[in-house]
Formats: sequence, C-alpha cells, structure tokens
Amino acid sequence: MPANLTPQYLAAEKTFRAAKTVAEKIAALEEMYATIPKHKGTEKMQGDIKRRLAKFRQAARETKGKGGVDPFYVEKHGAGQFVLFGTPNSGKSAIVGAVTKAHVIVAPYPFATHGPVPGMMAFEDVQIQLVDLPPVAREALVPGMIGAVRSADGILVCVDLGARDLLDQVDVCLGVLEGRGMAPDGRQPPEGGVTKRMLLVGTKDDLPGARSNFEALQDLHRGLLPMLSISAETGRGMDDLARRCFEMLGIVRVYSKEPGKPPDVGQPFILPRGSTVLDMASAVHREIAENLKRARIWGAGVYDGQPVQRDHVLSDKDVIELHV
Ligand SMILES: Nc1nc2c(ncn2[C@@H]2O[C@H](COP(=O)(O)OP(=O)(O)OP(=O)(O)O)[C@@H](O)[C@H]2O)c(=O)[nH]1
Ligand SMILES: [Mg+2]
Repeated sequence: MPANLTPQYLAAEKTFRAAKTVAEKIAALEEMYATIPKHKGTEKMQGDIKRRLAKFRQAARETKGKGGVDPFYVEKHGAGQFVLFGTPNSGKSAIVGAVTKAHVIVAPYPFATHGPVPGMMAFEDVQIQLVDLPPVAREALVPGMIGAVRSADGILVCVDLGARDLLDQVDVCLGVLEGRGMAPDGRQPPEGGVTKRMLLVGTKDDLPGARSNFEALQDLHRGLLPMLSISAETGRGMDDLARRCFEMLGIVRVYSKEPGKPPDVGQPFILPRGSTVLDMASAVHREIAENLKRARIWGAGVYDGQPVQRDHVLSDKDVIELHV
C-alpha cells in the first residue's frame, strides 16, 4: 500500500533531518507523528517514529539529570502546548497569570520574565498548556528560547493594542520568527523552514484606542494570520482564547461508553482530527483495536447509537461504544 505522505509530513521529516538539538528533534518527530497518514501502509513508519521519539525523550531526560539542562525545555502536558511570544511589556505574563494557576511576574517594566513559565489553561474538559516566555526584541533573543518556540504546538504572538508601536511589534515578532525559519500556517515556509500554527493576540483591549487599533490591524494583516483581541485585565476574550487554541490544535475529543452504561465523560480521549473508530479503539487498548467487532456512536450527524464501521471518522464530542 502506498504511504501517500502529505507535504506537512515531508516538511516535518526535513526539519527532523536539519534539527540540531534534542528538543528540536523531539518537536519534529512529534510533528511527523501528528501528520503521518494513519493507515496500514504506514504502520511500520509510525512505529519507527514512536521508537525514535522515546529514544530522544529519554536522552532529554538524561541530559536534564546530568545538569546539562536546556533551561527552555518544558515537558508537554495536556492536549497541546502554546508559547507566548512578544516584545517587552506586551502583556504575555498577564495572560498566563489570568488563565492558569502559574506564578508569573506581571510588571510595568520590560524584560520582567526571564525563563519559561508553564501553566495549564482549561477549555471545557480539555487542558491546554501555555508557556510564558521572556520578550523578543529585534536583534536580541534570549539564548535557547527559540527551541521552545519551535517545539511548541502553536505560537501566540502577543502585541499591545494600546502601544504606539503596535505595527512595529507585529513586524518584529513575525520578522524574528521568519528569520528562525517559521512562517504562519497556510503561508509559504521560509527556505528550509516550517510553518507553525500562530494566533496574533492583541492584548490590553481595555486601553483607550485599543479597539480601533485592532480593527486597523485586521485591515492591514487580514489573511496573513488569524487574530483575536483580549484583555487580561477585564477578562474579555479570554474564553475565546482557550477556544481558538483548542481549534488550532486540530484535535477531537471522544468519550468511551460501555454497553448499557452511561458514557465515561470524566476524561476525553484526545485524537487528531480525521481519526477513525479504529484509532479510538487503539487509544483505548491495542487488544481492543485488534479484536474490534463493531461500534456504535452518539454524536453530531448520526442518530443515537448508530452502528458505524471501523473507518468512520470521528467528530468532536462523539461518544463511542466499542464491541469486541
Ligand atoms: N490595561 C491593561 N494592562 C495590562 C493588561 N495586561 C497586562 N497589562 C499591564 O502591562 C504591563 C506588562 O504586562 P506583562 O504581562 O508583565 O508583560 P510581558 O509581556 O510579560 O512583559 P515581559 O515579561 O517584560 O516581556 C503590566 O504593567 C501589566 O499590568 C491588560 O489586559 N490591560
Ligand atoms: Mg512577562
């Protein structure tokens, strides 16, 4: 069976070959695993990616243990990891402080944040990891920080809607990312680089003039990358931020159900969008996948308890009853 590898997968593989640090290799392998078409023809490759991932993750842990620490390595938790990327004082830490339990320093002076600070943000029943980072400036980037940006699942580019140099901030951020081989999803990647999921987050939406500045920004950069305006101070737009992050991850949540029992809504299984009933079964247990006889589904676009084939593509919030 031909593997039918996608351009995204091939790009990730290229990044893997070019990767110099363990963190970069891990990030590239994760991307390869996420983008490789999941079918019989790629099973061996999938296994191979998983093996290599385990090896590099082990290496990362061992380096940590020896004190040869990558200060910007943040172990991933939850459904996905987003870094906050922006110029000094743009309100990155305030966001992380508002939506997670992380202890961040929010300060009226620039360069308040020195290292990565992770925290978990909830979107409904899903946890998404945010990582606060030190600021970016046109020339200066804290050494090692770019590895954290590369390995994240997405980048929240934060710009201060109340600042006079708003457009400059956008240019600096996108320029630095481009210079390090990263372009927004859907755009042409820089030579030898990759595209990353990015959201332009206009902060401090409560400040005078912020709303009209955001509109101007939308007019100028519409189509370049998706945008959202928020205020950590008033909380406006913060729910949208969580939703947008969830949507950017390209994942679905599905719940398992035992015959005759209510669904187990405690913890969803998180799967890449496009996953099938069989993928879900594999996520529950390999043996269940191997012995799967039939499945029933509750959710959008199906009638309650509808029997489905193993290649049925799952929708967000589906409930699946697996029969072996
Ligand atoms: N009015 C208003 N002020 C805000 C908001 N968010 C942050 N600020 C203020 O902006 C300043 C900078 O906020 P931080 O969150 O520390 O900014 P930062 O981007 O983390 O700054 P660095 O760590 O130095 O890069 C602080 O004085 C905050 O109180 C907001 O939503 N509204
Ligand atoms: Mg900060």
